[in-house]
Amino acid sequence: MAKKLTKRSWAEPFKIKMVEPIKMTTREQRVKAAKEAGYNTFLLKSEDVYIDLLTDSGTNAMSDRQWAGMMLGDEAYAGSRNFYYLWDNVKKYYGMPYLVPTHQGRAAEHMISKILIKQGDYVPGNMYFTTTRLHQELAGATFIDVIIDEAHNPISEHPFKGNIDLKKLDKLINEVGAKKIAYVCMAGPVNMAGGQPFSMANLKEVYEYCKSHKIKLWFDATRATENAYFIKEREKGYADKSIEQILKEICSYFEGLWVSAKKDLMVNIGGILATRNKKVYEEARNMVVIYEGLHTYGGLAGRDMEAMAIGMEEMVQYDNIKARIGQVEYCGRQLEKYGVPFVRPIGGHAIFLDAKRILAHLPQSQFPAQTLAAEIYVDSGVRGMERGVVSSGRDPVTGDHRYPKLELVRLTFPRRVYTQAHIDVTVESVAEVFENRKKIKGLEMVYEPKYLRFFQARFAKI
Ligand code: PLI
Repeated sequence: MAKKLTKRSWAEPFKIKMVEPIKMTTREQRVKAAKEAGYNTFLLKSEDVYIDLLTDSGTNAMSDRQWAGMMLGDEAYAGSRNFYYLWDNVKKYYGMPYLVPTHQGRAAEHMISKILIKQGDYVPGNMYFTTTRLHQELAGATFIDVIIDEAHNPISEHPFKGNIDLKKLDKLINEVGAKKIAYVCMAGPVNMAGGQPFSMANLKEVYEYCKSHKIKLWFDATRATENAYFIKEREKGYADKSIEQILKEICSYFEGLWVSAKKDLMVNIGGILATRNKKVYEEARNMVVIYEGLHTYGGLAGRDMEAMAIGMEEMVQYDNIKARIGQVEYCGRQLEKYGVPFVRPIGGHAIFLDAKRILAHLPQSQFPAQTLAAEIYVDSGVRGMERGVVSSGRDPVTGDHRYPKLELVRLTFPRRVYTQAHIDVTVESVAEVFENRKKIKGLEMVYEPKYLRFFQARFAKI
């Protein structure tokens, strides 16, 4: 008897119009490439990579509309038409009246940290992000992690692990005083926690609490539409709201935000600093001319701003986000079949393999996640990245390694780039490495740069 259909499949809301060949290498070539790269996947040449899951940043496939928009670049030094289109869309989708464009997210982080932070201030946030925290520290602040404990536990199934723990925030404010809080920084979904969202209920509580202490909230909105998607899927009262409506509501609680346009907006370069505070805007508009370029291009070409403006219209389309997060989920469900441990629940932009549990025989001082990322590359040419002790860096006061509870390898999915077959190949490789995990030896660091060491550090096999 024919099998009864119990569930209908979904598929991506687009088809492929242009392709870019990728190259399969031999194991011998990859062993050599990994060694030459100091076992750091950031130092591999892209032509030696088969399936590139290093990041979803700037690696997305633009749509035909975005590419057509690139031809409409108004490359005037001042007052480009594309800037005004982008500005209109920042008002429309993020609800912020003022925009300063930047060449990428960290340029906006740099300026906002310089503007809002005084030496000796504190910035509480829902877990650190590498570039964000560094700019806060360089501006003179101490970052304090006030995310809920569940976020540091890879097996917790909490649906909103990006939530802020109000008790932690309250404790900090009682200790240092509200005047010492430059702002509260919220990202959603939280990258380093495994792409985990915050809930609208939590955001509202944090907002009310901060309001009562005259503290402003700033938003890292880099992947905000994914957070909006999780709110729609998981939070009571939002199922019938559109991504656009949810995004607008999220942003309404913040004084301002920054975006790495290389993610949600599906472009290859670009950033945004947007705010409702006119004074902050005036300062940023003045500062941008020092570091980026005139305030109507901020280090970007007119064509880049056009692609960003169009990307913003596409990022709020429900089917696009569903297909994107659905791909990550598909990967997770396949890995489950092999018993590979990864951060639960499955997050927004990536699968985060739990290197602490996979390579349980390696102490964290031997960089299990760095080791695992290198092993997966050698096995198949699939490139992921370390998100553990190397990414965490050193404590600026003691100079010691910061040993995070989460020691992860991130397999990140660029938007609209890979097919289900690419995911199957990736899963088989991870499963193979997992099967042979006991034979894997750790790494030692032989070169360590001062800032954001994960990008350029080199390692050798122990
Ligand atoms: O890479 P930028 O400078 O455009 O953006 C910095 C940045 C800020 N916030 C968040 C949450 C990020 O994820 C982020 C960059 N992320 C990278 C490069 C990533 O691979 O996740």
